Amino acid sequence: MKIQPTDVFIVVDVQTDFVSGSLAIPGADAIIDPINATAALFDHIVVATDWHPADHVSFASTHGKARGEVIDTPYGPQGVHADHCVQGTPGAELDPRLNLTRAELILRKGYRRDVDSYSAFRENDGATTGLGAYLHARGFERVFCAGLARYVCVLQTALGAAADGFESYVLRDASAGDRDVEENDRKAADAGVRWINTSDLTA
Ligand code: VGL
Ligand code: ZN
Repeated sequence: MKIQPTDVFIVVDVQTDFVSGSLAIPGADAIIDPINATAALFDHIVVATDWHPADHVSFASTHGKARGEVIDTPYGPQGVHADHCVQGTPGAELDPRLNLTRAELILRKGYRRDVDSYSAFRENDGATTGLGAYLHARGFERVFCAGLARYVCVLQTALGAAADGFESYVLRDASAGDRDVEENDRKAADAGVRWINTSDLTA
């Protein structure tokens, strides 16, 4: 599969807390090299980062709940996690081994105290982040998603891309973190999200 000038590579949440910190995802170390190699092939790269205030709605500590519980919010059920990717803290930094200096946009998400945002396209309450409009305005047609976690923020980003009218791919070997795989694979298939490996791409 040949990479086109209208393709964009989106690297999702490859931040210290998800690689080796409070929400470390098994297998995260193994995706750094594939991401760097893939980024070198693309003309256009976008980086998405989780960027939460200290008292964020997605933190168990905010509610005095245990990690993994689900709370009710005005936008529906929201799972709560260990504190992670707090704005301005070391855990929110991009993994230092990434070589994404050519990235054209760094998008922050999950910065509203009361709303989480798994997808880089849609916050969990359905509001747009503006990323789809930005990418359409720049003439992009296909979106290739990698990063952490594969079945949370990466897949939700790919689903958001599909919903916003892009041809949407997840790079399996440049992502890590499995969750509700069968159900999520079905959602991805229904939305037309395609799974490929980095070895399927050529410059
Ligand atoms: C993520 C849980 C909470 C992710 C973000 O990047 O997949 N997961 N915030
Ligand atoms: Zn988060």
